[in-house]
Parts: sequence; C-alpha cells; structure tokens
Amino acid sequence: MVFVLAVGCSAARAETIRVTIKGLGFSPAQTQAKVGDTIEWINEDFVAHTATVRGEWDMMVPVHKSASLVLKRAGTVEYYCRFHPNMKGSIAVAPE
Ligand SMILES: [Cu+2]
Repeated sequence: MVFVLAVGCSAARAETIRVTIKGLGFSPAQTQAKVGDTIEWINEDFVAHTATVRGEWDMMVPVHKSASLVLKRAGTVEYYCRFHPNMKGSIAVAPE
C-alpha cells in the first residue's frame, strides 16, 4: 500500500485575486482574500495608477501592465491611487 503525503500542502490553497483598473476605477472595488493570497492589479487604462496604502504599500501599476503582492496580514486594507485620490479600493483579508 502506498501512502501519498502532500508535503507542504496547507489547508487553504493560496489564490490570486485579480483587480482590474479601468476607466479610473478599481474593479471590483471591494474584494475578499485571505492571508497568503496574492492580489494582482491589472491596468487596462491609458494612464499609470498606483495601489497605495499610506506608510505600507506603494504599488506602481504602469499602463497595460500589472503589479502584485502577497497579503501577509489579516484585516481590511483600504488603498487608493496616488495619482487619482478618488480611486479607492478595499480588500478584506481573512486569517489563513
Ligand atoms: Cu490612478
């Protein structure tokens, strides 16, 4: 009999959550994730944007490019675009 052990496989699999930036807005503006997930912003606009959390992140998302980061902490993260401060989004990050 063969026992197959899934080494390094934690209970919850990390996912990638995609947020599209289009027409000067984050879509979806509100999203949910868990610790260990990756969030990826995809800029489909013709201007550069950022996903910024004051004092924490400053993700530059150039025109027609993407940027991503791994979520390390639980809690709700509110972010905005430095170039267009009325562009706002949030991620509710659940514990792993
Ligand atoms: Cu912007």
